[in-house]
Amino acid sequence: MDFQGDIGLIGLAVMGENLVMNLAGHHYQVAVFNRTVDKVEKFVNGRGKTPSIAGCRSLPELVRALKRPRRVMMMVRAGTAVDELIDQLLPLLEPGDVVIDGGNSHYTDTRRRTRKVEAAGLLYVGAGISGGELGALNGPSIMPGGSAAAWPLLREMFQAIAAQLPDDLPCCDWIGPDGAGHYVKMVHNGIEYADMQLIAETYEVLRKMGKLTPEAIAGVFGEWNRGALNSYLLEITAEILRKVDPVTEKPLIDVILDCAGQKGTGRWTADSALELGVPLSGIIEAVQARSLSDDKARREMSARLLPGPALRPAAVSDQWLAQVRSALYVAKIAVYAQGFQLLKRAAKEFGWPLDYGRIAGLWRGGCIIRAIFLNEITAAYRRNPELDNLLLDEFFRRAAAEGQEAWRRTAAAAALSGVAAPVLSATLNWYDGLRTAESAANLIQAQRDYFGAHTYERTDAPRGKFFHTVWSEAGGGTVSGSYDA
Ligand code: NBP
Repeated sequence: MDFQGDIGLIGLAVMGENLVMNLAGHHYQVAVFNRTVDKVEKFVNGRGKTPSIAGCRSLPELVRALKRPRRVMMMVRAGTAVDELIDQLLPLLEPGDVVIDGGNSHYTDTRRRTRKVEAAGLLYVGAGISGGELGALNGPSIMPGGSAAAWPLLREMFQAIAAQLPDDLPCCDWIGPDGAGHYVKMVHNGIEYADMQLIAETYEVLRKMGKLTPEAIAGVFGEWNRGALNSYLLEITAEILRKVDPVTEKPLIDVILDCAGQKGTGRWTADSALELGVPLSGIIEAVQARSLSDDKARREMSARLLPGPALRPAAVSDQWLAQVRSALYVAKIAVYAQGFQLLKRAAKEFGWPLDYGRIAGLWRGGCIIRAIFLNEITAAYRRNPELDNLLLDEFFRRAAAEGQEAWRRTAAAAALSGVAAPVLSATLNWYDGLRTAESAANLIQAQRDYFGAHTYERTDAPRGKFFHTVWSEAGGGTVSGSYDA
């Protein structure tokens, strides 16, 4: 074969096919392979029928169809498929070639694979790609990380096919070493969970307490979408709420079962936060809300058995709608503040030099959480790259000052009406915990010292000096060294 492919792509499912079309549309020569070879034939004789795309029937054929240094991208199901492919590719490639995983791999797998592929003298890139099918075709947000030497070999191509912003900055940039790209993509997905859940909670407040119809809420969201809350998710939500079911002629939303699915990246984000000790209540509650939603039978039984308050309808007015809007906005800021705090902690843990302002910039286009508000995050980190917490930036501090009363009123009204709003209220609790200089954690320390002699620090002694009290006659004088609670 005399085809001189710029890149080889393995995996012709929804993401792979669309990325190939995007690459070919940008005049790159793409060699393609799929484990089920019939799909290669079907693709290159159908949608992919262009001289820029060459179908290959085996991995050796794919590798032979590429220019050196070879760039081979896997767009296959995350997990063992990626390991199997790496094992098959390594003997076929040469030092200096690049293996790219564009799937949703767990960052720990990407860290391990980077070490393995680099040890064989090749380069490895774990690239988080967001935007689904349409993003892959028209311009996704791409978050590559791994072997830094691979970036000059990929930069032009990846930035060409990524979403482009009006200020000319592509939604693709180098994130950092080993698993950094996949980690950032994972946190993006976690934020997506919380963003969606917050919109759903706001919808429920408007629907149940305001007694608004889906059509009316679509109008409200459409209006909000013209301001600071402008985002892809709010835009599509307004569209969803207007859709009518052709069978029942009811709003389609009313015939969709309320059991939310999940593929795991939200939970991965939550797991990482728990492991690193970073408060991430917004995302964690969003993941748990999906789990609770999926337990429909238990909810139906509990709805009959467990008492709750009578619903207190809201007097719908511009003022009330503005209050709910502000609550959504500030809670959303809290979700992002927690997400970026997690990125910061992970960067420290794994030694990744992350550029938080640029990361927010990569999410402004092509991906599911794209929103105008991300410009403010970029600006905040440009003002202070060392910013400890987004909420401490002057813009977000002002937003919190303006919106916190509305946030409290909305979360409290939902609680008094028995309307679950877990992300709205969990983020508010986190916000209040964050601004509590003297908390009741001294009591936790006293309890720990009482039952386990875990010792405590004193307010009138230097940090790091530990004390133990013999709390009762029954207790001994031993200080715990190993028992943890
Ligand atoms: P899927 O995640 O559904 O994977 C299907 C592809 O993986 C097919 O090409 C399949 O080949 C291939 N494959 C499997 Br399964 N096991 C394999 C193996 N052992 N060796 C070689 N190939 C194997 O495809 P997708 O939805 O296009 O997603 C691709 C990646 O992108 C995933 O990691 C996904 O999480 C990520 N992602 C998806 C989206 C989205 O919206 N779908 C968005 C962002 C990221 P076959 O045809 O022979 O079965």
